[in-house]
Amino acid sequence: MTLSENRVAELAEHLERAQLERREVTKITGLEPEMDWDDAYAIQWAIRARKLARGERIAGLKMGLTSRAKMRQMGVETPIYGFLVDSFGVADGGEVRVDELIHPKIEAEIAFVTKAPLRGPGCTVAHALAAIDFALPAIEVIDSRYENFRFDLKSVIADNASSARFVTGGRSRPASELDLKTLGVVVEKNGEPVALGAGAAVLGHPALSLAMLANLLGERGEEIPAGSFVMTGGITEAVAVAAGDTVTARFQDLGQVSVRFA
Ligand code: OOG
Ligand code: MG
Repeated sequence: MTLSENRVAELAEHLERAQLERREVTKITGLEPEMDWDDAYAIQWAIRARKLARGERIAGLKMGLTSRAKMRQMGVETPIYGFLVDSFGVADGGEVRVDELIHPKIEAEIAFVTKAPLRGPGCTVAHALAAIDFALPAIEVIDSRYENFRFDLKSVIADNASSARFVTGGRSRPASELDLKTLGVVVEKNGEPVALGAGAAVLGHPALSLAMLANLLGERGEEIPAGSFVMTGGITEAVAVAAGDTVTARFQDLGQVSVRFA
């Protein structure tokens, strides 16, 4: 850590306000060039504490930058995590108002719900698979608070990994019934296929993303509690959306999820 507790709290307030007031801000590494990874996650955890203090509830956890397509698109190479609160949730087929967001993009993701706690270090794909209750399909709406959706890793970690909205639906299935590597997805915007991929795009196996989350949380003495909803990261590059767009993600064996933008 290089930042004081006070500075972490200030930067958390700065970034959370940008989210709540849909305002673009400059990368915080511009303000704090010496900040390190622990500072970045400390700011994210401080944003989480602010939301919980206001009565929000944790709805889930997410991994980000877990696929080559996403890493290439954003110019960064390391997976990160973030949190989801209940106010980010949107019903399947529901509407997202773009005037509540800055520059939204959508991602198709495989999500899991766990039935046992997962704690790193040392968590593997096998441990993750043993802890999965079921898989289900999801769309994440990300919305970086940074100008032009451009950032470095520390800035995006502090900004809760661009989390903004999420949608789940489709059909839930036990992981044992699925081939999570070959499980395909087609993303359609206004009826046109705009991106496609398969589960193996996510770190070779989406359950590895869950294991990696447990290991990252383990570094802070935290765990993934039983019953957690976890999104494993965009399979394809993220797709920009505007008012009037409808997005549908069609998943092999898991049905479809859709969301409208108004
Ligand atoms: C960071 C969040 C990435 C994913 O699924 O890869 C993410 C960003 O690209 O803004 O949620
Ligand atoms: Mg995502």
